[in-house]
Amino acid sequence: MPDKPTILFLQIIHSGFEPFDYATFGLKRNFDLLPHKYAVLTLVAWIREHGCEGFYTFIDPTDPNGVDKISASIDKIKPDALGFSLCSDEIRDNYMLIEKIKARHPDIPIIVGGRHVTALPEHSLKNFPLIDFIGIGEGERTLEEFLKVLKAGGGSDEYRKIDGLGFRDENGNVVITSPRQPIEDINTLPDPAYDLLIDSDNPPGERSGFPLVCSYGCYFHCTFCGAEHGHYRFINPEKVVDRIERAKQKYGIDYFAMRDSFWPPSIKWMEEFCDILEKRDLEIEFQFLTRVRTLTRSHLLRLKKLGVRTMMLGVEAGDPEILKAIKKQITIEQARESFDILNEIGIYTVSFFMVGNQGENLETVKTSIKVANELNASIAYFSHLAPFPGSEVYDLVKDEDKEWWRVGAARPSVCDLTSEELDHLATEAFLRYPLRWRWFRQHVLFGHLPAAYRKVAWKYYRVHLRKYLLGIAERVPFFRGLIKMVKKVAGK
Ligand code: B12
Ligand code: SF4
Repeated sequence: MPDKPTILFLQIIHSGFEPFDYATFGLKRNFDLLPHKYAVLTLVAWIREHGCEGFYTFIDPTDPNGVDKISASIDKIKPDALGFSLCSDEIRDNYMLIEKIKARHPDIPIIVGGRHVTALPEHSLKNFPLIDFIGIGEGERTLEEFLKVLKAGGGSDEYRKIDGLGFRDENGNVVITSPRQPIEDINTLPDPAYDLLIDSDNPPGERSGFPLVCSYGCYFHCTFCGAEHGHYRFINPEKVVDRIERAKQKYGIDYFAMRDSFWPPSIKWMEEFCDILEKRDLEIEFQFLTRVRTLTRSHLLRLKKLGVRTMMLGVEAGDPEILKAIKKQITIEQARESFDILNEIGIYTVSFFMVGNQGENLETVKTSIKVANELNASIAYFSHLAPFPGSEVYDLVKDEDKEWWRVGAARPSVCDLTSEELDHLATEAFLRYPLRWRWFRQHVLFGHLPAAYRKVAWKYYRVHLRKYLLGIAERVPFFRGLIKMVKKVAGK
């Protein structure tokens, strides 16, 4: 057993990314770090600074030796606890993994945190008996206190004193402790533990995007979102640039993916950030998720000069009434203005659209597709609305469908279109999006994107064209048979 209270975080990472996945997020190289959780990096950094130790192992679910790999890590590290950070749609797969691990290591307690268990604490402990503890809300101090109590011998009375914790007592009753108060000054958070993602077998590759978070919370209330609303705080711009500089010096990281609810925290914040970045001349590139109407032309020109190559913007719907219903607090005119400027400046953009919002019908979906085409982002990502626990829209899901994420069922519809219709519409819209002359001219042939990003766009185009044509061919029985045969021969 190690001296310090120690946790080993585990995660399932699907390695089978297709080219359009990384093209979607605007990287020239496979976005191999995309699925790793920022939460793990920040939690481990925090506990290390407070007398504990943390490690991280991930496996590909298709790897037949995956569980052996985890077991070997457990035998080597001898952690006091195993940790998971999970969204709702990850619970099912990860719980299957937990069953396998518990069969081999029954005495190591398992703690799960993240937005899912925060939204459904009692449900999680009642329905997933192999999960011993849950961390509700912000986890830094909860995890630290939990590990220290565990190492000291545990006991329900001691666990009851830890805010933001859920567990079953000696009689099997679920106990949820008082809410964990958020960390007021998040400038006190240490640098993320990037070393968990980098070792000699896995050095930072050219164009690996490393996650970085500059703020906690969110002050918007989009109805489809299960994020923590309220308690918005940010790290001072100088501290963020310090972190970037240290990450570059220590690990050679030069591409950052901002994982804030939205970036930048404010215009004043961004101007200070740009001033400091400019002075230090760090030569980094970065990408971020933002809201339309936030940044003006001159802001964007400056950001491009400082290394911004990709921006992702959630538009979600093309119909003004739907935008109101989902409380997006943007207008189509603002979206148009933002994308016109971005296309003119030559920043690779992703526009996010959802189909199946409350009030949606075939006409409103068609309007979204039309608006997406007009905005003409480098990528338009259409997804079928997933009503996850913790979001306002989850209340609209019928009781009998509420556990869709648990049983592996299709995403339930909260509008007049059926789930199958929505899946079909989203897939078709996503595939067909780049197959237009206006898009091709803007993002591949001419336009203002840097050459490397035109290449990304070209790859994205080819993948979509191939998939689209295959889809059409598969509708004809003769070609369907032929494709099946070719796939069989190719072992796919
Ligand atoms: C950046 C982001 C992404 C990125 C990166 C995802 C990643 N792998 O990290 C991208 C764009 C790829 C993405 C994809 C998806 N995302 Co996302 N994403 C976010 C976002 C904006 C920020 C997440 C983040 O890193 N925050 C910063 C960290 C520090 O906060 P945190 O994760 O909440 O962690 C804190 C606590 O929760 C807690 N904690 C977390 N884990 C643990 C573990 C333990 C043991 C303990 C004690 C505590 C603890 O402590 C942490 C520090 O205080 C949030 C919205 C938001 N503002 O929270 C949505 C969010 C997390 N995403 C969500 C969803 C649904 C998805 C997708 C499923 C979308 C989809 N349909 O495909 C995929 C799933 C991808 C995956 N497998 O991870 C939902 C989750 C809702 C839910 N009920 O689970 C959120 C809340 C947004 C929403 N639409 O509702 N996402
Ligand atoms: S979708 Fe983004 S802006 Fe809207 S509430 Fe969620 S995190 Fe905030």
